[in-house]
Amino acid sequence: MGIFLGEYGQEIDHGLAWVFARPNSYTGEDVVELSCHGNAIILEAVVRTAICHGAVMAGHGEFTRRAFLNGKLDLMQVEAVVDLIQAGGQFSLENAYGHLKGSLSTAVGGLKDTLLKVLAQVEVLLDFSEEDLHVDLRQVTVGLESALAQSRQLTDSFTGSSRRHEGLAIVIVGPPNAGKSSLFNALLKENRAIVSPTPGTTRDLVEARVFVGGELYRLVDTAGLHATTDPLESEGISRALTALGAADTVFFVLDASVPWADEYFALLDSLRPNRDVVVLNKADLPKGILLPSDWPFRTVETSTISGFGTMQLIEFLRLRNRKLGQSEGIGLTRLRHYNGLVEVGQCLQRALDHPSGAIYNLECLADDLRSALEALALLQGVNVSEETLDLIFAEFCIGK
Ligand SMILES: Nc1nc2c(ncn2[C@@H]2O[C@H](COP(=O)(O)OP(=O)(O)OP(=O)(O)O)[C@@H](O)[C@H]2O)c(=O)[nH]1
Ligand SMILES: [Mg+2]
Repeated sequence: MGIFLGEYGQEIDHGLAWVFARPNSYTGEDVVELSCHGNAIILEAVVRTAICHGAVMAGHGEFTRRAFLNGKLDLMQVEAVVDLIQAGGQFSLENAYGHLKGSLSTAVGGLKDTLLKVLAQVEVLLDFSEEDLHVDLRQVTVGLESALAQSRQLTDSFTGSSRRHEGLAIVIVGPPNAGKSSLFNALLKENRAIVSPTPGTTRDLVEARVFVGGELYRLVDTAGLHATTDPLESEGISRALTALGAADTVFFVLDASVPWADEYFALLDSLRPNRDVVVLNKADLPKGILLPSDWPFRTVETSTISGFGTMQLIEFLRLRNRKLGQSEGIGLTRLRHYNGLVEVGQCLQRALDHPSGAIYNLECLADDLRSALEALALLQGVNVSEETLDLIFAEFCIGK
């Protein structure tokens, strides 16, 4: 606790100075944090005075960059800091926190240790006679296979994890005038899509990010699906079908106040009972629909006018997310990590494909192992180019 003096020794404010001694500070260096009253004029005066005394303005991710350069964090943990700050939902948050605590770093470090041991074995074998090779190569193969399985486990997590990180795609489809855009607006709690009593109102895809039940989703409203010769409507329907094909979950909306139409059967073909929901909308009106027998789909009645049923849809999304499982902290969400580990997998596959029994092949195997180790080191941030570092730190805000 003390008094902040300005450039000319004048009193500016009083506040706190927190001292973090190296090596236990965030950056690994001696750090002093000043806390003063949050008025922009005071802050500017304190910063100006600090600069007069030799301080420099922080760049993007300055503190994390120093922490990285001082070996407090590896590059995957640096990326996790950004992911933690920018996480839009519970999954991304837990995943990023796991990475920050070192789950991915430990997995990559474990792979590296395994490969270093295998490389050491190969180097010993290089001194053996050709006759002895086939016996001792078995151990090398076991090590390589285990490392390949570990790297594949990580790369396999990429599709699911990155989709959840971006927000699962909830695509709203159904015949015209069923209330798709109304449902879209109700879930978004915003009048984003045009709603009108005229069938065929929505033509293009309307997409929005929405935070529902603690998770981030990409909500997509689409044109009404039906047989048409109108070229504009046809284009809208073709876009709707493309979105349907890429959906993580479909809300298939029907107007429950009108009778079932046989053309719905064809539309139902693209739905999956354990993934999608049929929404019987306009439940505030007298019921006109009678669902076919042997109905396999989960069905939720809604009224976008009264709000009835939307909570049930939200609950469905929550349960579906829970079913997908919570993050175990090692889901890959970054392309850099995915590409790096794919490369590791390719090197290991090549290493395993070398026919055994000849010194020449063993030398090729050792080369592949070294390439895999280099790819792992790049993930950790060892020998990584300045350009890559700049790209990563550009994602940070000033300071941090
Ligand atoms: N009574 C009642 N009317 C509704 C409900 N939901 C939507 N509507 C009305 O139904 C009409 C069509 O709604 P939209 O949301 O535009 O329907 P849509 O499925 O997006 O239609 P298209 O874009 O033309 O395919 C509008 O007049 C809405 O006000 C509801 O739950 N109850
Ligand atoms: Mg619409």
